[in-house]
Amino acid sequence: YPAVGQPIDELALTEIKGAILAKLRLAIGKDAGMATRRDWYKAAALALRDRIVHRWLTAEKESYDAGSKRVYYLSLEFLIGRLFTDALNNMGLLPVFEAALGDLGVALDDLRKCEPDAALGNGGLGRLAACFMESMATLAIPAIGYGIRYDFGLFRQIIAQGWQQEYPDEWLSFGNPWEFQRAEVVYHVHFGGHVDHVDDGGRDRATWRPAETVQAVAYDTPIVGWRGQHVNALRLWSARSPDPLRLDVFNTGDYLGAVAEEARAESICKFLYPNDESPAGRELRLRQEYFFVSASLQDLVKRHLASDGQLRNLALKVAVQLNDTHPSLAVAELMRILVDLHNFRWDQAWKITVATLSYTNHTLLPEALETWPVELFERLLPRHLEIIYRINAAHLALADQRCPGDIEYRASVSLIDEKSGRRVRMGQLAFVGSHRINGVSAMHSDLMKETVFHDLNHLYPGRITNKTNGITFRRWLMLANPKLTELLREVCGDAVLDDFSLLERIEARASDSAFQQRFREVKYNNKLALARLINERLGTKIDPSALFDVQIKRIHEYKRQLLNILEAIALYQAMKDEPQRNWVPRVKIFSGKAAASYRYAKLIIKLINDVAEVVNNDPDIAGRLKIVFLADYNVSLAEVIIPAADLSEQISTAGMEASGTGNMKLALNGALTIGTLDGANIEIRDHVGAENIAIFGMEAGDVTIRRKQGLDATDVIRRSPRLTRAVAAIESGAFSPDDPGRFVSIAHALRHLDHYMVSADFDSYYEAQRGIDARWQVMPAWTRASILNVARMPWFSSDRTIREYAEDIWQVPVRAVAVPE
Ligand code: DL6
Repeated sequence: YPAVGQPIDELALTEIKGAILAKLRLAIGKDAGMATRRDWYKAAALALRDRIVHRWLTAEKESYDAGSKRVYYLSLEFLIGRLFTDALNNMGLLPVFEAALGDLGVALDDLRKCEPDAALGNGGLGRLAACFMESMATLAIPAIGYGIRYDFGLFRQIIAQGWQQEYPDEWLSFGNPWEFQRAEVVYHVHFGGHVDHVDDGGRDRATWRPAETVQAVAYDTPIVGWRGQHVNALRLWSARSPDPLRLDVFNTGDYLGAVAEEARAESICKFLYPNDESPAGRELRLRQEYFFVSASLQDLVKRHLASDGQLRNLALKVAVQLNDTHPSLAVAELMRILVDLHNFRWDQAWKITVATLSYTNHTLLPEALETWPVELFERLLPRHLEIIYRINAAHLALADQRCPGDIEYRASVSLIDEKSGRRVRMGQLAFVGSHRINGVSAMHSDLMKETVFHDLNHLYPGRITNKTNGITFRRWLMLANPKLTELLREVCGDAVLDDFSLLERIEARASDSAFQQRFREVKYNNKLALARLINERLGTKIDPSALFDVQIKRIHEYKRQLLNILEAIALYQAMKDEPQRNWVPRVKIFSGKAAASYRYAKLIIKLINDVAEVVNNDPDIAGRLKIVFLADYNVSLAEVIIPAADLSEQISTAGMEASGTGNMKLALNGALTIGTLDGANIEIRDHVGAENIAIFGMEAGDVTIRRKQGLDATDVIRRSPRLTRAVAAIESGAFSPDDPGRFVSIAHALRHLDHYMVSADFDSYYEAQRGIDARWQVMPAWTRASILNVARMPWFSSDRTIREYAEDIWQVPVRAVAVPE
């Protein structure tokens, strides 16, 4: 990576210019005079891709020749964002491409914006998968990420009159220069039908006679590691029918009927997570899960057979990571492949399966731990249901041995939930079929042992392990915050780009006023950029020297955007009471999407926008409190908001956020955290120091106790005049004069159904916020705390997380990143 200020190599510059122009003519079919920005973007991306492919093929050949163990990361979500500058940065080609494009009369930054975000994920889980792919490539771990190539990613969010509306995200409409369609890599995935049993001398084999077949076609995207030393593939499956057009039906004049099969097959990869409120939606979701699991396992088994010729040693050469319960069917599918298709004895197959698979749990929320009705399973995947029953029989026999006669224990560990209709429990299936099960923060892993997997942990002790999440600093520091990176390189040396632990060198400068000044200038410029964007998008003018208070994440009751907006209401009311006071100017920035079917979360978005309307236009406030909701939160928007944040809101109900990764990105960019003792906030506090973070509210244990006592919060509200007033304002329609009853349900929940402890934690949160105001008024101390946050975040690099997975779960070697001379 070129040193700061190092001149661009003239030869390289000429070569890149020539390469881009050649792509423009030969691949896009235009000359420079006719080309649009998008044409230039595509030409530049293709020129870059050529340079990546050489490294990719070399890396692939080296690991194949060495017979290296390979990691397969199965995830229904990869929230990748844009790849252009990410790949340029990792290849060390950012400066030369910028200069080459500049010479050709186009700005790299304009081209960057032409690339649509690949939003093939909902939130934290999908973004983690993308960070992990980059870190695996950086650490030269031979790996393939498997997922679905959705035609439409996560919906595009529009805010109309304060309400969320959802529109399709057409990310592929102008083509995708990164991917390679592998028309020859096609697998058949089956559904339905029946199972034939033959007497095979107790080997448990069966023949599945499916009723329906769908084809899975591979599309590969190269993922470049830091310094371009290693490149891995993200292989996404697209679905199609083996028979794209029924000509016989077409010829009868039934044109829709002729493509019905194709439409049914293609629906599998149409959308990320269809709305699961309707039975049809749920069925489609299960089809998606089996589709990508089956195609991925067929692919990896074929690859393994090609290199090793037999499957007995599968676990020695293959590690399969199940990202949440969505790929849990891999347990039954691998058993089916080994027993039915490759003639393994059941016990031997089971050993191989458990040794090969491992499972990451990302949530303790009961509604997110998937279960499927047995009836649906039987109809769609009859052989897999039999296999699950057979696994369950052995598993329950073990449970009976451990706790003879204990019916409750048996029911709690069973793979079948008998309580509310018979349902297959995917979390239990993944647990039983994996040699390692990990949580994503220390507290989350402990809670897994104490709650959802308490009895399974007792039955299979030692399987649960913790792997605290991490983020890739290449994207979340270098790319998102180039000016801060430049300053850090200057103080810590260029080696910091290869070894982020060197960030600790800025600790010594944390109180140095000249350094503080420069550090603040960087933040101010980032805030200016965000203020510009807010003005462009919303027409709201904000003061870049105000405290930027940021909550960016999915909208969910447990994440408590409601607590944040309630505090804003109380602050607004306090400002109205004493307009002359020296209030700290604050901009509260919200961004995030609510699931399309989650009505209450959508009502919270409306509340935020209604409160913003009143507060932002109140002349008494004089701009000292502004509230902003930025629509269509995605990776690219996060890259603008995060470097500009002063305060990071991590305020989930304790015990409910598995880890969080936004908390890490914001702290790395110098935002102070206001948060509960939840998820990775606890480890962030341990690293940055309790004096450099603001912790408030109930702890997980308190929450459990309070819930047992009941959810009524009328007492709490009565004792807090501030909260009483804020709730009354919502309830009386002070922010919704056009529909005074709009937020009555929210006021009711705050009073009587305080499951998420919004009322219970309110006073503590309000006080913590006033503590933040006081700290902001002593800028040198604030800046020092902000610098120390940056200095102490290196442990949260996803390189560290992936090293831990590699050593403890996958047993694959990790190559140290070689720093060039
Ligand atoms: O592990 C990645 C990410 C965590 O940081 C978040 O705390 C957690 O909520 C998220 N989990 C999910 C899964 N589903 N739900 N809900 O996205 O995983």
